[in-house]
Amino acid sequence: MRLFIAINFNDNTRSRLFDLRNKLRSRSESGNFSLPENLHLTLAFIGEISPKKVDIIETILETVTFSSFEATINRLGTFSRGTLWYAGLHGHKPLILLQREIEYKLALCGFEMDGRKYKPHVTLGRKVLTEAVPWEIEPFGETVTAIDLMKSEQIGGKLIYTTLHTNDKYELLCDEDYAKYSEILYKLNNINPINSEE
Ligand code: 2AM
Repeated sequence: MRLFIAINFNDNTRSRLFDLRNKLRSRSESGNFSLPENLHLTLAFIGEISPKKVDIIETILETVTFSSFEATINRLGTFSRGTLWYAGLHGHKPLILLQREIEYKLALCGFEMDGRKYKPHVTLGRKVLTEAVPWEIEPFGETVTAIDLMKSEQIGGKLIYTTLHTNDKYELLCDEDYAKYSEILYKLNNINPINSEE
């Protein structure tokens, strides 16, 4: 099974992302453009694992503590020599800490993480052939209150993502709690080799 942990957006954010994807498509000669239901933010890519390990990952997901936070999409950008187009997110501390906690816990439990610096993005299109360059966008977003374990499959040539498990037990931390929690996580991550290049 091919798995990843992600944030799935509400209908309003998804529709704003879909508008961007459509604008990109109208400015492109060709490309594989994301289906509206597939627009998501990956927090950690787990990759191919045995179905027997799904329980372990669900348990790890349940141990993740997070406060609800604002996710803000504020730019367009490209990877892979300009062929993968994405909507980029502001790297707010709550998002980065959440991502690090998930990676750290997965790595501690023996799941191999790719170790590259996390770049929060929502893929809009792959193999995009266009003369366009990323344009300025009006920032938009939503309050994140849940994180999902996702399965990725190719069915009949179509990429299908299915939610296997959700952790929506966010806590309303006060600023003081949050500062303490951030400090602890930063300390943990300093001894975590997966972040040693940062
Ligand atoms: P991408 O959109 O930039 O390809 C499911 O494949 C999700 O996991 C996608 O959001 C994908 O990001 C992300 N992902 C991260 N690392 C990946 C990898 N090594 N292979 C495939 N997908 C990866």
